[in-house]
Amino acid sequence: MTITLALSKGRIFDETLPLLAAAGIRVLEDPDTSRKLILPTDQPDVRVVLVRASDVPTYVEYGGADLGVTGKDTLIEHGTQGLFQPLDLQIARCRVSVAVRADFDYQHAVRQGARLRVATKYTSIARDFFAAKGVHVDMVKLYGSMELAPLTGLADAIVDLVSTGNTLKANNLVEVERIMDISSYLVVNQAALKLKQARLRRIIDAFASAIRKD
Ligand code: PRT
Ligand code: MG
Repeated sequence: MTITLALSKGRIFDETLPLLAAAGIRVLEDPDTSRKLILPTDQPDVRVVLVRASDVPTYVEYGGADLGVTGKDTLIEHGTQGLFQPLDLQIARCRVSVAVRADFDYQHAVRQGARLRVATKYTSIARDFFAAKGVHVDMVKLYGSMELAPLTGLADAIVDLVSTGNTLKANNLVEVERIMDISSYLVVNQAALKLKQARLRRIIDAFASAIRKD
C-alpha cells in the first residue's frame, strides 16, 4: 500500500516540508534540481508527485494522489467535490484582492454604478464578490500576469493574490478591496481515506500537531 502526496513546486512544496518532517517523512530529492515528477521519500510507502498548483485538487479528486496540499483560492475555483479537507495548514498565506491603476477612481466608478471590466484567474471568487456588492462586471479570464491587464487597457481592475504587495507597487497598482484571506489546505481523497485509513490518519495527525498556532 503506497501513499501518494501531490504537491506543487515552489512555496507549497517548501512550506510543506516541515510538516512532512513532523510526520517523520523526508523527501529524498530536490524538485528544483531533479527532473523527476515522482520523488521518493525515506518512507518506502510514501511518495510525492509534483503537479501544477491548479492540478492538485484534480489529482486528489480522481485518486491520482491520495492527498495533496492546495491553496484555498485553487480549491474554491476547482470545487470541493470528492475532497475531504481535514486541515487548514496555515501555510502559503496571502489574500485575494481587487487592484486598479493608481489613477483609476474605483470607489467613484462603483458609486456611479459603472460596469467594470475585471481580469482574473479567479473568476468564481470575483463573480461572487461583485455579485454580492451589486456591481456589474465583465469578466476577462487570464492565466497569469494579471498585473498587466490594467496597464494595457485590457481591464479596469484585477482580482489577484497579494502577499507583500510589492508586485502591485512595482506595477503602479493599488489594492482597493480585500476579498478574502487565503492559506493552504490538506485535501484527501475520500475513498483513500477509508481504504488507507490508519496510515493517512497518522500523517493527518502529525500535520495537525505541527501547524503554527499564530
Ligand atoms: O505559478 P503557476 O501558474 O504554476 O501556479 P500558481 O501561481 O497557482 O502556483 P504558485 O506556486 O505560485 O502558488 C501556489 C499557491 O500559493 C497559490 O494558489 C496561493 O494559495 C499561494 N500563494 C501565497 C501565492 C502567493 N502567496 C503569492 N504571492 N500565490 C501566488 N502569489 C503571487 C501573486 O499571484 C502575485 O503575482 O505573487 C505575486 C504577489 O506577491 P507579492 O508578495 O508581491 O504581493
Ligand atoms: Mg505562480
